[in-house]
Amino acid sequence: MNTRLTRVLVLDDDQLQLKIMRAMLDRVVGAHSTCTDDPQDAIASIKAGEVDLVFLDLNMPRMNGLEFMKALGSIAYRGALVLVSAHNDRVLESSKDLAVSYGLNVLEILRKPVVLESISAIVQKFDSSAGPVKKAGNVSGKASITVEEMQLDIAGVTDNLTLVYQPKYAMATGRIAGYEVLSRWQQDGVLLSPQHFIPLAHETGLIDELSMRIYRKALEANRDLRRNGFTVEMSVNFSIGTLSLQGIVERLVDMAQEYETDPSLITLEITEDQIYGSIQEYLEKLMYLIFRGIKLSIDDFGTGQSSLSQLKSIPFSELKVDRSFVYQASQDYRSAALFESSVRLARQFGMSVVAEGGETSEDWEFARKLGCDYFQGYYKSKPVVFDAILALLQRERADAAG
Ligand code: G
Ligand code: MN
Repeated sequence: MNTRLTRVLVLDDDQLQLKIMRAMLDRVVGAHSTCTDDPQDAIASIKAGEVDLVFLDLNMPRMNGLEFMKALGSIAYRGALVLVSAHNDRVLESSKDLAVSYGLNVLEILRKPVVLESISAIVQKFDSSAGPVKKAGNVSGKASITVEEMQLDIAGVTDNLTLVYQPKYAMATGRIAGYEVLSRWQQDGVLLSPQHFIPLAHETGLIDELSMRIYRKALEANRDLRRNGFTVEMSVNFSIGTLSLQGIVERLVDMAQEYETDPSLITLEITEDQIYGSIQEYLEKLMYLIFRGIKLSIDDFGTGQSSLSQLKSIPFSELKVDRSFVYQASQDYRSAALFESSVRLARQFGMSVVAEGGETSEDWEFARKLGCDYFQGYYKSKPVVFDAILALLQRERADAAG
């Protein structure tokens, strides 16, 4: 029985289909449904906050369902969405991906013909979920950092750039094997993530200086951990363009020495989509780095344009499988397939593999079965401040001892 009085809206341009849906919904949610063939009407009801659950037919001869989906995204519809279509599963799944990219919460995809049982199951699923799910994946708020603020920080006048650390766990032992350094910007007591300032740094040519500042702070923290008794490997994200700076390899190595950090503790994570154009231009610098003992990791693997050719050219020692393939891989055969072949590729190149962005025990188990070496994701730990990663390391040591 529907006790929460879920308010359902159905958009379909087929009158017979609307009639059938109305009849089924009458049985499931009583009179709380709106069945319409008018997208304007539908948007108006949703904007008025009168809808919790939308059934959208994507196969409407006289109307563009995808367009409507986009409109839902642009009015930031926070309720749930069910996509209905006669298309095959792959088309439906891709439509779902599109909806998610608009920030929509897709509760279910439904193949036609629709039957009473599935409608009832969906409404029940909606009722037992914790209400409308939050908007996914978007940059929150209107935070803005100016070029001046960034320059002041780089000049050392302010100190808003701060680091957090996300542990990377060895899958064989479950213990911390290292961590990734992630940058944040402190503004009015909140920590803003890189998408709020890294793109601006790229646009304004400040990225090199910003990267060097991040690198320095990372070395400082690594030294402080060592002073607390923990010699730990760290990974730092690095923009490949910065490698064209004069004398960059020497600077990186010298700075490591300044902080008494053995270069073998350092991995630079290079996002593959930054390596467009001539790889050869950077290859020389990358090789120098490797010969000086710094390791290279290919980050967000699978999302860039030319991942495979980069693998061929650059001797990365580690591959990080992008979280879009790791997260819920066991429930999506497409993610699973790409995840599995990434692991196999890494093996053939003699690289170690990090599964990034796993959030559940299923994600951990799936990564383990595929033979990943490391796991870095919310399931084990979010990125944390210095004191917290120190505490994690201390707890681990205490547990091992006693
Ligand atoms: O591009 P790169 O892989 O360096 O980005 C790491 C980002 O991924 C960080 O901002 C970090 O906060 C985020 N992240 C790490 N683990 C998880 C996870 O399990 N889930 C989600 N949604 N984000 C994660
Ligand atoms: Mn990274």
